[in-house]
Amino acid sequence: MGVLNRRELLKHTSVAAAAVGSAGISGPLEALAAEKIELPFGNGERELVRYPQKRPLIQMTARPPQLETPFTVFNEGVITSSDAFFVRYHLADIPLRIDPEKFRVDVKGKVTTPLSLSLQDLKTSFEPIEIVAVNQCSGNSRGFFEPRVAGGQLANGAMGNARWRGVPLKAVLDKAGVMPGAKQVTFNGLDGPVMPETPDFVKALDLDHARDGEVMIAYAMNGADLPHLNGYPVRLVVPGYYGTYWVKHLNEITVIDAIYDGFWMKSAYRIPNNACACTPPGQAPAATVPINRFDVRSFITNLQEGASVKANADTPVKGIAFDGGYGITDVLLSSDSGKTWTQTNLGQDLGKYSFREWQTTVRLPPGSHNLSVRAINRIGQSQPIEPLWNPAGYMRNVVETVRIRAA
Ligand SMILES: Nc1nc2c(c(=O)[nH]1)N[C@H]1C(S)=C(S)[C@@H](COP(=O)(O)O)O[C@H]1N2
Ligand SMILES: [Mo]
Repeated sequence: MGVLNRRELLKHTSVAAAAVGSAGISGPLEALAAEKIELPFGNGERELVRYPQKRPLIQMTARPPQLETPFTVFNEGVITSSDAFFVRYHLADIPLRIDPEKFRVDVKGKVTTPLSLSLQDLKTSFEPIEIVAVNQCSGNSRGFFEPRVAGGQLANGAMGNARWRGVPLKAVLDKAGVMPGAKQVTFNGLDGPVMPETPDFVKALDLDHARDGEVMIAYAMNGADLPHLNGYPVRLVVPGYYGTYWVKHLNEITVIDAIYDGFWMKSAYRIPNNACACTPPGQAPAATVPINRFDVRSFITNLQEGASVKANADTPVKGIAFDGGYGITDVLLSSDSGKTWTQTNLGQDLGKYSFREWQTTVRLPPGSHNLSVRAINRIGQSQPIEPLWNPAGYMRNVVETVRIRAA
């Protein structure tokens, strides 16, 4: 049991969270209830728990494990540590142990040569690529929706930025030989439902997207094997697209000649088919489309709500911004509740799918101040001042404001 002592185990009642296929931790470990924290919305009490290969994270559910990154982590650097990276699952039957020798990814359907690729095949038979890219859950920040909506009540920690290494999906599809008439590619992982009525988690991409050379079968994250809970041994990485497409423990790739109509494409993860992906609060959309690219977001990371700073002194303010892959061109800061905005300095460019750091300084007179941040991308998209609403609680990207005190 390694790091967990018996008393700590007894304190916590949840069953085996996950075992780990790669990092030398064997056998199921329990999540260790460390302490409680309070997210800033109603019913925001959460436990901080520790799972294998993870530091203490905010637990949304235990079965399956759904873990949110504490927001302070985003001030540690532009890359999110793998041990702090959030975890999202839909189905309770998650694989607890995966043998990297026996693991195979099958490529089948409308292909001339079906493939069954080992981890070794993926690592040695294809030219690897690396991309720094944000993974963000569609429902990130759902807990802030007003009126409230059903679904995982997340604060802003269901996102993370990592350096992914793997094989372009295009290379694998080319090797299999996509047949004429193919339209989409579907992706399935090793996890499954507990009840037979629950639809398996299968996602689909259009063939052109799947072959864009950037969509990746990733076997490494931040220079090491993927953490078990982030999809070991391989996951799909779909740069700029919401996490729902980033299928973990990916073991089945199927080329099809139709538009996939499984539950997780046809019924779930759909957004209003309009420019704002929004509806008037409480109203259902007339028509929907599958959720796709991230909208623009930005956050202050070094000052938290209620922080105190020195009045009339240079105060550093910094944070992160990202979008769906056009690239962030401007990040503006306001310290007067949005009346005036000034340009901040952008940090190193790690690519158009990465978090982009920004920083500036402000001098504030004594009193209370609202610091707001707003990013703009290469095609002029930005963030709304007032939050937009949709029934599923997806794609929140309102201008974020932190109230601080100067004294
Ligand atoms: N196999 C599998 N892959 C999955 C999911 C899942 O339930 N099962 N959830 C998806 C969703 S909705 C998100 S947001 C991302 C989260 O990735 P992470 O757990 O590595 O943070 O995984 C995606 N891949
Ligand atoms: Mo998600």
